[in-house]
Amino acid sequence: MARNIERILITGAAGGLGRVMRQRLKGQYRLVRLSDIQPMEAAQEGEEVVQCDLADGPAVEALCRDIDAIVHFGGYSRENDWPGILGPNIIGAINLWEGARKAGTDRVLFASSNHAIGLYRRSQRIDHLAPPRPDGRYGLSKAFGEDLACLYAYKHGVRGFSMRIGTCFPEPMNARALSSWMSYADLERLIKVGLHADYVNEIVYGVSRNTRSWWDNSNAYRLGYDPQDDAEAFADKVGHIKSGDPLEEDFQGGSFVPPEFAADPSRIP
Ligand code: NAI
Ligand code: 15L
Repeated sequence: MARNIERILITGAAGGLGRVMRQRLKGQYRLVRLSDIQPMEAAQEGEEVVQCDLADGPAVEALCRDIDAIVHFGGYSRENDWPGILGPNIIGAINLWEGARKAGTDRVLFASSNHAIGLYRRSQRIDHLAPPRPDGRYGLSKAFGEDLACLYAYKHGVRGFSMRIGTCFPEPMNARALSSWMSYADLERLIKVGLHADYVNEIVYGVSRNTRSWWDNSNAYRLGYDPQDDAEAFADKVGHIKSGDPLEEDFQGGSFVPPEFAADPSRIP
């Protein structure tokens, strides 16, 4: 039986998706607590603003207190060196789930990424059961987050909802995004499913209903996700925009794949 979700924490609230979802969820819940390491706009009615570093364990424990559900956007959102990934995405994620466990939080919605599976080919159609195949340290940190969600769901009773988000920006910006794009409206739809559906631990794709999608998102549909947008509407505008790099164009992770790539790509199944 799903708990009534009234008090929500959004991490990464100063970031692109955090700011969009702050506006969209405004007034829909009794409390929306907003947190980021960067300054945020002042709290309005029904909001609390808490500036803190996810790598600060005691601060994150306090952040999670009295919270029913967490939308975890906070972290470094691109490729980085190991120290740059370790604090925000590894230590930060551990702190977040520990805080959720200690607070008795019902669920954590995790902004995972397509870069957790970036080394699948674009010719492959994969679903939520595809094991991670990260295209870098950032993608690996997202795979780790998915595993944290699993541990805390099955062992500690904190429901986990890992969204392997594709490309969530106002519009698709190139041919790749005709497959990977997620509109902000569809992100809100998926978050509502994550906040209210009855599940224990799930992986879903954060993607619109794109004609060219690489991902079988039937698991999200089963839980109630009903995306309304299709990147195909932008095909004439951006369909010709390609990088010219064979690795980038071959693999789902796109531009995250070529840097430091030293293997024989023909050996990747
Ligand atoms: P963003 O980079 O705009 O926002 C991330 C936020 O996390 C920033 O405001 C940053 O200050 C905050 N942050 C970083 N380190 C922190 C720390 N140590 N403590 C507290 N806060 C910290 O990224 P965006 O685009 O808003 O994405 C949100 C989440 O969704 C990220 O986790 C990203 O990895 C994930 N995602 C986003 C996609 C997209 O297309 N926008 C695609 C796939 C995943
Ligand atoms: C991500 O994970 C990044 O956070 C975002 O900035 C985009 O690069 C996105 O993936 C993508 O692959 O388009």
